[in-house]
Amino acid sequence: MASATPNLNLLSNEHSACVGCGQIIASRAVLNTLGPETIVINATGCLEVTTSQYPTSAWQVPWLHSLFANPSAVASGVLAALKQSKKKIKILVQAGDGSTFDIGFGAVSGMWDRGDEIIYVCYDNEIYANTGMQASGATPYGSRTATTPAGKILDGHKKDMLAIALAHGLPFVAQTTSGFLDDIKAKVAKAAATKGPSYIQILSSCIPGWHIKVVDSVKVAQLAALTGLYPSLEFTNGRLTAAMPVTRPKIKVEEYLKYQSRFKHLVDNPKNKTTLAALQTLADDNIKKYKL
Ligand SMILES: Cc1ncc(C[n+]2csc(CCOP(=O)(O)OP(=O)(O)O)c2C)c(N)n1
Ligand code: SF4
Repeated sequence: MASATPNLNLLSNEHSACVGCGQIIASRAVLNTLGPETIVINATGCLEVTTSQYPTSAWQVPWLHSLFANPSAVASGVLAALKQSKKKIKILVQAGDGSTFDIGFGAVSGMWDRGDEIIYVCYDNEIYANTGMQASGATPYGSRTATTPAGKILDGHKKDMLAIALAHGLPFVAQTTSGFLDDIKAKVAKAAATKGPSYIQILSSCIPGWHIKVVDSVKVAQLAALTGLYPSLEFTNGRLTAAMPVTRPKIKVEEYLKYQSRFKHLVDNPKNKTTLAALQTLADDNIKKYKL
């Protein structure tokens, strides 16, 4: 089983990501937990672009850049090649929500169908950050993005990727946020000990995408879980096996939204009270459903 080695830094500081980027914070915790015997397949996106500017690389492990759409297929190829080797090497896919929820979705499903023993981590910043903050299938209801201006409340709902992963019969499925490094490490260690495919979705704060202050990056990611809107959960063989309790007394979702200008129009404009109430209902439903 994987264990975190103190002072290991397999994602070095030689990157150009924004200060406070939730993906960098989370990915470092993921990789340091898996350890050096890991091969990473990274989809196109902010995490890839900011860590691999030619001729440098921030990665201290073997690392492959795939297309935006196919990290899962590339990972399956790596797994097939490694079957010739006696070494126990972990395979990690890293991809954003645009890659996972949208363009790479079919390849993810195929990889899970094959039962390939690959750890898939989706860093969910709820937008296509690398190309200018367009809405993705993971964008939450009511959020402002480059393609969903504040004046027009987005009517769609975030795709339930956890439910989709569970529907594929994955033995380990989890969700957490970039605000909880120990929780990320614990979930990654469990994924590494799982026989078969595993999926971990990490809400990852994005400074310019969410319009938040650098100092609020961790706090905002924590509030997402502590309000119940984006709970930290674990499912083993399809059953809920761990859930982080929400804060008591309950913190209102508005407390999470107010730090982020992407939701400013909801908090500031009384006309948008119904959208705000719908987001609170989502959190309340999670609290009931998962007994948070
Ligand atoms: C087929 C294809 N379409 C579009 C792009 C342009 N593109 C590169 S990264 C990206 C967005 C990535 O979004 P996401 O996966 O959410 O990762 P993030 O940048 O937010 O971390 C897009 C649209 C591409 N590289 N390939
Ligand atoms: S734009 Fe967002 S996801 Fe991209 S590097 Fe900056 S904080 Fe990270």
